[in-house]
Amino acid sequence: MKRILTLLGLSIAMGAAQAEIIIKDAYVNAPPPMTQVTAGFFELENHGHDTVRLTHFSSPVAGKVELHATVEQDGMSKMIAQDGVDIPSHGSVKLQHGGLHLMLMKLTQELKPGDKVDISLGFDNGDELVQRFEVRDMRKHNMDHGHHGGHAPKEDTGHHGHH
Ligand SMILES: [Cu+2]
Repeated sequence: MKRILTLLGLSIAMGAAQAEIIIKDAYVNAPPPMTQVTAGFFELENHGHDTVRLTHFSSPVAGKVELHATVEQDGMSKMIAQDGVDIPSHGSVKLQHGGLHLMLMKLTQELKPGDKVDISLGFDNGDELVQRFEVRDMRKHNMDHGHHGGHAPKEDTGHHGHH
């Protein structure tokens, strides 16, 4: 919440600049040990009157950042690089597990849960936002909130009902 207020304050401070894109719930998966790839997620809201396209992504902690879509093909889940994504006027786009995500590749440093990483997001209207992402241990998160999203692995948690 504090971050959103800061962002709003910034857009007011910039006066006429149309910072009408708001980013919410930005986080990066904590990568498993010895891996140099992980995924980032967030929600984009466009409060402007025009469709805006997210076209550029980069981060000081990754040699390369791509936008990926996850698609089902022949029963297999594949990731396909996208050159951007449109955020409709007065609409929103959510990057989430099993769908669109940012792929951080060639990580230049270890990312641990609780760390903060900056990812810069560029739009086709010339706006650029540097957004702070929190590194989260999603395995732990999924255990805490296994009902979110409905596609978490259904593990036997001992709910056998009453005998
Ligand atoms: Cu990916």
